[in-house]
Amino acid sequence: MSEHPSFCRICAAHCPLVVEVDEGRPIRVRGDREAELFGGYTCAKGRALPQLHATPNRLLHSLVRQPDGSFAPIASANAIEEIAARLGNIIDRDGPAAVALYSGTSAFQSLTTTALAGSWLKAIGSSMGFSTGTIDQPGKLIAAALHGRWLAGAHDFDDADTWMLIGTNPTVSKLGGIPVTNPARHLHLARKRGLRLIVIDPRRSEDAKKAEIHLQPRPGEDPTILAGLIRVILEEDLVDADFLAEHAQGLDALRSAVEPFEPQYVAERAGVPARQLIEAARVFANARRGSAVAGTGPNMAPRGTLTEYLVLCLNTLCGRWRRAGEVVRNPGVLVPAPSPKAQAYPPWPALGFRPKLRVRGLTNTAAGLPTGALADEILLEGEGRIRALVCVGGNPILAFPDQIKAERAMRDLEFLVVLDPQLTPTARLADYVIAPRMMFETPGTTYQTESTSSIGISWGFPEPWGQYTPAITQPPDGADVIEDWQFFYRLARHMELELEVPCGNVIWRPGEPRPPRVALDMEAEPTTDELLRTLTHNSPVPLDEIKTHPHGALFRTAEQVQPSDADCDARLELADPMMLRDLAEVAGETATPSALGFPFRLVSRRIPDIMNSVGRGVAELTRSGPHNPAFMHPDDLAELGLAPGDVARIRSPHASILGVVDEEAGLRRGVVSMAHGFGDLPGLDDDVRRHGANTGRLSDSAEDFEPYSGIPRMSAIPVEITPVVAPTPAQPKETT
Ligand SMILES: Nc1nc2c(c(=O)[nH]1)N[C@H]1C(S)=C(S)[C@@H](COP(=O)(O)OP(=O)(O)OC[C@H]3O[C@@H](n4cnc5c(=O)[nH]c(N)nc54)[C@H](O)[C@@H]3O)O[C@H]1N2
Ligand SMILES: Nc1nc2c(c(=O)[nH]1)N[C@H]1C(S)=C(S)[C@@H](COP(=O)(O)OP(=O)(O)OC[C@H]3O[C@@H](n4cnc5c(=O)[nH]c(N)nc54)[C@H](O)[C@@H]3O)O[C@H]1N2
Ligand code: SF4
Ligand SMILES: [Mo]
Repeated sequence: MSEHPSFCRICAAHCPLVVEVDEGRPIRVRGDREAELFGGYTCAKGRALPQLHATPNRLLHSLVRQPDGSFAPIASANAIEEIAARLGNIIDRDGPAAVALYSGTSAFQSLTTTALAGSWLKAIGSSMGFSTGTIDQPGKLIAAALHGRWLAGAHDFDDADTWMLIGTNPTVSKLGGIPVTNPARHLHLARKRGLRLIVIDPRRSEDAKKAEIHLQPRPGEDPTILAGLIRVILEEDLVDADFLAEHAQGLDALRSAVEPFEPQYVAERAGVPARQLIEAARVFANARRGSAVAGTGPNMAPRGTLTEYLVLCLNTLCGRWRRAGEVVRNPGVLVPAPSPKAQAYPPWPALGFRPKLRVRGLTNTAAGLPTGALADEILLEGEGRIRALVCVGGNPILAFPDQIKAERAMRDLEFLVVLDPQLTPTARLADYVIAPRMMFETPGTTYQTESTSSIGISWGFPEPWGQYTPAITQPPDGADVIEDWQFFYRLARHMELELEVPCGNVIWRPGEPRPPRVALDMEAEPTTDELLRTLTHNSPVPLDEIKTHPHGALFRTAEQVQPSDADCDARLELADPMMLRDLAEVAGETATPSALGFPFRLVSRRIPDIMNSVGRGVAELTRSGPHNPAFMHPDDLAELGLAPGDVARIRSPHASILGVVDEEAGLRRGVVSMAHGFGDLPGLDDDVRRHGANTGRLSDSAEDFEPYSGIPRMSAIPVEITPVVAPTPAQPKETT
């Protein structure tokens, strides 16, 4: 038995771990107390990593589909050779754009996977790279492009005296505005310090329970509420006038645009008390430091970009950006970043660039290609149709909105390759499934989490934290598993391609230099460590130095924000015409449009023990059952004649699912709160108590979507709830 420091790469927290290893296998995991920044924190998912590695469902060999439809094991080297040939034929016939890539959440956690998958796609000449970015919080990057960005970044959580969370629950999600390094502890310390927390969420979430002000609105009314908050702040003149005079433009147009959003109107429409709205505006604006941040809830509800845009306007109005002389505690460890400067970078193009999609007028955007339209691009006949898809570290069948269409599309593909350690519902539709090495069997760095600081306020690490882990365990005996990046490298070799990898932030920000690209040696395959060294060759802290601290460490000292350039006249935009037009449309509605006969709203949520679809097969992570409950207010259940544990039909204008209802007194009435990533292929998951329900099925990607990112409505979905008369009884367990 030996102990090895490492870190978890299930979610973006990347918690440091100590892993007990016996005969090359992970046995037990605990939080690493030496990593003070995290205070020894882990969650149940991280502690279940040994079970995730050893699950009997794990694929130890790649699979190829046989003519009779069944799978047969195949050596990974043979699989790659055959895949290269099949893709080559498709490219010869239809051109490279017929081949697309989908990178899921697990791919994003690994720098080598992200870099190599992207450079392989570029090398074949296709720009059809899709990711979860546009079915997550695409409003963030699109709104940033419309507003412009502040080159010194936003106020930090740890010295803020107020903070506003809008449809995000970082204590559970480890993403969304409270530092990922043990958010509950950050929040605890902040409250002791006197931080005044404001939460806007239809559910009394874990974070809402800690809030001084919890606005519990009707789902989908965030633009209304934010416009209302801004109106109060402008009317009471609580803005940072000096900052606005020097660094922003469009104040008068914004003032007129929010005019219709009087507190009483907002209160009635969003279902919150007017005095609470006014109080929230005053607490936020009168504080000295602190930001507003939005999360997946409002991004998945209608008009996510508008919500994110108004959040940025709110922060700018209150001057919540770092000024010259202030400190940036994390100036970058692995990810190169220019010195912070107290000035604006003006708006840049947010959408309309190539490739343009063939459906719904959608285009490539600052948040990437609209993944909500990937299924249509596969199904729609004619030139430009996607015929082959490589899916790495994602599970479209369980995670895509409009699941029935997603399934049709996956089946309609001429060629589907899935890289996944599990035979997921998506993998079951593949022509080839590549069995990868798992986390503890591969070296890794904290690069990816650090790079998320380009996406959201208070994302990434709050301090200059860095960690490298070598592979600490061996794959099971007899396994033929390869690293995800090796698949793309070897595939490129068979396709006779030269690969070039980017060295720098994968989420490039305007105002920063484009990361340089470095050619890989295509003769001698690098080791993972050599590849990591290439990818980080221009890191502020050399990888070799980080390697000398196996428990991770804080590197570098804080940097001071520089004054603005003398000739800088760039300004943040408070009145983007497209956004103000959308706001005028909102003002013209009586409430978010809803269909008659759908009195409830289904909202998205995360549950602590499952990461999207990951963890479902693990006993330690499914103690409360294998399904995702449909949480409702007890009075709503009673009115419908339902009791916790009953089955109800949940019907949207588009589709219907069954759900096992449960009670949650902290929900607003009229709301159903449910996690995604559950269920199975349509038709195979009718036993809802066993499989859970796929909420993605309820979304209509063609009729109800955000026009910029194409994200279908995935939260605040109008639904009808009806009890199922003869609830499916739970199958009694066989006792032996
Ligand atoms: N345990 C766990 N952690 C995870 C994940 C997981 O599946 N499980 N997933 C990871 C991923 S991929 C991501 S992107 C992040 C997401 O991280 P977050 O954005 O923090 O996601 P949630 O925790 O679901 O919080 C969203 C909140 O929005 C609320 N909400 C829903 N609809 C609306 C609305 O219309 N308006 C408002 N104001 N609120 C609304 C919900 O009630 C919920 O409390 O979490 C990551 N972390
Ligand atoms: N209705 C609804 N839909 C949603 C959401 C919602 O809130 N509501 N949330 C959306 C969000 S925010 C996101 S990010 C997406 C998530 O969408 P996806 O990323 O497509 O879904 P995941 O379930 O995270 O898929 C991760 C897959 O990676 C596999 N995996 C684990 N480790 C490895 C590895 O080392 N290598 C490889 N190759 N694979 C590995 C897992 O087995 C799993 O199948 O879902 C979106 N869909
Ligand atoms: S919070 Fe995220 S990174 Fe930390 S142990 Fe849990 S799943 Fe792993
Ligand atoms: Mo996500």
